[in-house]
Amino acid sequence: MRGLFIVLEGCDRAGKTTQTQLLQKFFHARDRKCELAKFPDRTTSLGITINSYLQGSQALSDQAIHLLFSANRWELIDSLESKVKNGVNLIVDRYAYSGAAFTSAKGLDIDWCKSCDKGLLKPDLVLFLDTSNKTMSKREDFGAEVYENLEFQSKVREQFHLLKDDSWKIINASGTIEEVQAEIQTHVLTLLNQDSYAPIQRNLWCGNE
Ligand code: 2DT
Ligand code: MG
Repeated sequence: MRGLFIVLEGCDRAGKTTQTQLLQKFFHARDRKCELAKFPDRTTSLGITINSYLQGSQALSDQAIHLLFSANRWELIDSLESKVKNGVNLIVDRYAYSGAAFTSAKGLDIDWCKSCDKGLLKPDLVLFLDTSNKTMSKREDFGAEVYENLEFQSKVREQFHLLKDDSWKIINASGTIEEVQAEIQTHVLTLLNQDSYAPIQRNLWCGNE
């Protein structure tokens, strides 16, 4: 049986990293193979350029950085796909939804933003960690990267909501770490309890067009 491909999305400071780690423990406790990945993957040569942009040390046009984020997914997708096909449950921290939400929040056309990721693997489940603007302002320990400010993040949040499709579950991320994880696990268990899964497909954005 193949693995599941699960994506966690949300604004900065929503708790994605903590929740992906807890979810991996949940799989391991059930003797299931489970690996974590994250986008951007800053370790590749494209990722190093993306990192310089995010840290403010390299200027790039909005279009160019958008395409680099997308290319960073395309360069890794074959290896992620073969893991899933070989029975590894994969939990990914951010994906193409962040790509389209962040760039369209700058004012670029959302369909243009989505187009370069068309044909990537479609996740089985997208867990959107939703933080209200009020909670976000309490978590204002933003760092120094380019997108880390409250005004931009609330625009990003609006854009994320335009990207919802049949694979999405909206998680209220304002609760405690344990409450959020419990809600996540409920959705994951529903999938885990299925006897078989439909083949994973390279049809990202199907169900949202
Ligand atoms: P992290 O803080 O999670 O490393 O993300 N971003 C991310 C985009 O603008 N486009 C994308 O395609 C992706 C995956 C979100 C760093 C920042 O990069 C943004 C926050
Ligand atoms: Mg960050």
